Amino acid sequence: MDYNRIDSISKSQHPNNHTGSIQYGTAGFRTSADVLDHVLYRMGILTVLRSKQKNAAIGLMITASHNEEPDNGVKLVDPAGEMLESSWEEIATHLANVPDSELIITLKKIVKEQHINEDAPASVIIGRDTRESGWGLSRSAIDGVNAADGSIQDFGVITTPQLHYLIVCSNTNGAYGESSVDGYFSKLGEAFLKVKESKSKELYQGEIYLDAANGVGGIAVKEFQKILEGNLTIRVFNDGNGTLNYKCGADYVKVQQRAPLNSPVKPFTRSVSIDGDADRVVYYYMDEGEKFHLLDGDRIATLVASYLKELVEDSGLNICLGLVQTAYANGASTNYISELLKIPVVCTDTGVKHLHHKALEFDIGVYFEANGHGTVVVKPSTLEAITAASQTTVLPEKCQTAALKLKNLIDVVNQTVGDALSDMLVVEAILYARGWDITTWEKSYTDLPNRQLKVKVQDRNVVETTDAARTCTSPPGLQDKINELVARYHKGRSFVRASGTEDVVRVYAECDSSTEVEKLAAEVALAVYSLAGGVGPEPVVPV
Ligand code: G16
Repeated sequence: MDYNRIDSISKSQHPNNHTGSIQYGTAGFRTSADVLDHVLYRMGILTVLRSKQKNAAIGLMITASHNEEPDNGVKLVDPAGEMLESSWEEIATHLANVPDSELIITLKKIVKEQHINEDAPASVIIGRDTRESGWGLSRSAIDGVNAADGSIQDFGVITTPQLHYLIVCSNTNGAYGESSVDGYFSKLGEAFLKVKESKSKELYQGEIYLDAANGVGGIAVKEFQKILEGNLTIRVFNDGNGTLNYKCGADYVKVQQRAPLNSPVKPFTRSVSIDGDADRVVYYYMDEGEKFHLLDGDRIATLVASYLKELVEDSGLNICLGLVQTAYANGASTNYISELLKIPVVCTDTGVKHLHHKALEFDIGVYFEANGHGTVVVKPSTLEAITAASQTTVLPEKCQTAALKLKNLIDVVNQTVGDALSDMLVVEAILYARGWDITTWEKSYTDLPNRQLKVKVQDRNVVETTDAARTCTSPPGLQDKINELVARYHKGRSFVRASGTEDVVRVYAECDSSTEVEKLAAEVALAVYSLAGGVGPEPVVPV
């Protein structure tokens, strides 16, 4: 590598003028776009080093997902399509923050400590969402890749899950699918057509309304509209004409528990919200009294897991199915899964990177965050067994049919990461197979009323947690206070954690009353404000 060249481009074109520190958070670096130029240049270089180390293509996605338009960020994607390994997150954080004068020495240290062969080839796949700052930041990343002599495939504006898909296809020489954006659409679209015949089934109606958060999903879904025409009608709104994530998108709908701007008003319309980079999805509808009903990631997880369980049982195959959630999962969903469905459930830290790894421990692992971020992962040996069972004639017809259904459904899944559009097609396929409308789906269990709040503090890193964020270890006294507050509410539960994507502390609360839960959440928010250095207006507890 030509370190002189890297150094001179860094100092002349991408200097680090940022005074604060930037961290690799829940899903990469994420902050105001105007401080990210040098970070992107350096991440371009880092992806080259990672690619040399892994001897595989590495992904670099420029997005701030659910954040407001002025923010941006970058997520790095490892060879199997998963998020960057955690030890490299630390390396990335260090590299992003060193002064210009220490850039080269830091790079040399990474090369040495990570045993990187500088002469190995390197390949980086780049994508970005629709944010205005994305083009300029992608140039900075490309400068970094070029400076470090890596080869680049720049796919321009694509969804985050498309980038993950492209990485896996590229690193498996096309075994997972064709390594192109068209290949992505046809793989998932055709798989969906296979599981769904054109006619409606019982209560199922093949029409949905999709809120695309005014983000990149609005572009991607147009391709699916073409492929699925006549089988699933997708009516898109917030498709890019309004402000990104402004009063719309999966995060808004989930956290605010209300319909997005421009939402259809007809009662019981099956509606879908995705987020700014199309890796999260939630469903919702309004009833005849205009009451809002949310079917979030927990609902999707239970729908998918229960259907998979049925097929696994019918197939007669020996498959261990498990589900992974986070502390944000509604207590009622966890009960339903473990008590009624009798499917093992595991709780991990927030961030699909944690859930994905845990899910890989099962033969079939279903993972979903309540915010709608998740997917299904299947061990290659399990997929082989399912495929073999679906093709054999020695098994009873019921087993073979179930195996074939399993195989076809798995083909609709983008296993590389949570993918809003793939997940939506999976939900549609299952609702179709069951002949359900949205209210039938909702009837499986009743959510405990819950509320999420954000608290601004001086330094969110003062809030530290353990046990998958369910226990707060710092600042002192905060967990005791939460315990004391929660004890006053029937079925009360609450936890706090520092967000890894926004400069806030998040508060989650649930209990068995929708008015009381507002109180509990505000009381916990107030405790955070008092004990963790709150700034700005104090949270107000409703009386
Ligand atoms: C990212 C992660 C998710 C996480 C979310 C919120 O989503 O990929 O796993 O749940 O951030 O994280 P936090 O609570 O730490 O802010 P996205 O869709 O914003 O990239």
